[in-house]
Amino acid sequence: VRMMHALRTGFAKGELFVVYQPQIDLNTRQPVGAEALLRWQVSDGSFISPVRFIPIAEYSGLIIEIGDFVLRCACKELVRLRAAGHCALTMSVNVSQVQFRHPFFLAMLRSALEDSGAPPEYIELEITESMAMEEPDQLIQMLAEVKRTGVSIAIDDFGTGFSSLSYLQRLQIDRLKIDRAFVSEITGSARGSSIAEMVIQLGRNLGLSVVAEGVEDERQAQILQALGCPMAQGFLFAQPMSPPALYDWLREHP
Ligand code: G
Ligand code: G
Ligand code: MN
Ligand code: NA
Repeated sequence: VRMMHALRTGFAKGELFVVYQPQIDLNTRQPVGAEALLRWQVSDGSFISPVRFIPIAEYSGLIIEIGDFVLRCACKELVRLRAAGHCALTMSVNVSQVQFRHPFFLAMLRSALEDSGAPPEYIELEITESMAMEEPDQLIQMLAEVKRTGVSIAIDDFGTGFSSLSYLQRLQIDRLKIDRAFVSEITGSARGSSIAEMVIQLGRNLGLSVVAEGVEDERQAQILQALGCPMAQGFLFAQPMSPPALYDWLREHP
C-alpha cells in the first residue's frame, strides 16, 4: 500500500520516464528498432525496477494511466526519430495484461497514434506468452482489432510457457522474442541452444520475425546468427537509453 501511494505520487511528480533499447539486425549489425522500457527514479536518486512496481500498478489500476503514458512517449519518440532521419526503426511497447484487457485500450491506442502522428506499421505491442496462451475468443478479437490499426504484435519472453503452441496458429502474431533465459544458455551445450534453435526454426516456418533478447556477449551473437536468428537486443549492442543517448548511439551506429 505504501508503494502504491509512492507510485501514484511519483507518477504525478514526473518520476516515471521511458528509456529505449536498440534492436539490431544480427547480419548487418545495424539498428532496426527500439524497445520502450519504463523507469522509475525516486527522489533519493535510486531506481525501482518495473519488475517490482508494474504488479502494483496493475493491482491498483494505475497501469492504465502509466501504460498510456508509455505508449504516448513511445509514439512521440518514434515520430522524433523519423524526423531525425531514422526512418527504418520500429518501436516496441510492452503492454500489461490488465491494460490490454481494459475496455478503452483500443481507443487509447488509436488516440496515441492519432495525436502523435506515429505510423502504426512501425509500432509493435509486446504481450506476454501467458496472455497469449489463455487464448479466449476475446483475445482473438482484440488482436484482430489491434491489427486493423496497422500495429504489430510480438510475444515477449517467448519459450517460458512452452506447454501449448497451438495458440500461435490462431492468433495474429508477427514476432517472437526469445526469452533471455534461453539466450544465456546457448553458449553452454548443444542442449542449451536447443530451445533458441527451435524458436528460430518455428519463426521461420510460421513466417514470424524473431528477436533474441538479453544478448550479452559476442559468442552468443555469433551462435544466434549461425542459427539464423535475424534480430537481437541486449547489453552487447546497447543498454536501454534516454532519448539523447539513443540519438548519439544511432549516430555512431548508422
Ligand atoms: O527494463 P527492465 O529489464 O528493468 O524491465 C523488467 C520488466 O519490466 C520486463 O519484463 C519488462 O517487460 C517490464 N517492463 C518494462 N517497461 C514496461 C512497460 O512500460 N510496461 C509494462 N507492462 N512492462 C514493462
Ligand atoms: O521482458 P522484457 O523483454 O520486456 O524485458 C526487457 C528487459 O531486459 C529490460 O528491462 C532490459 O533492461 C533488460 N535487458 C536488456 N538487455 C539485457 C541483457 O543483455 N541482459 C540482461 N540481463 N537484461 C537485459
Ligand atoms: Mn519486452
Ligand atoms: Na522478455
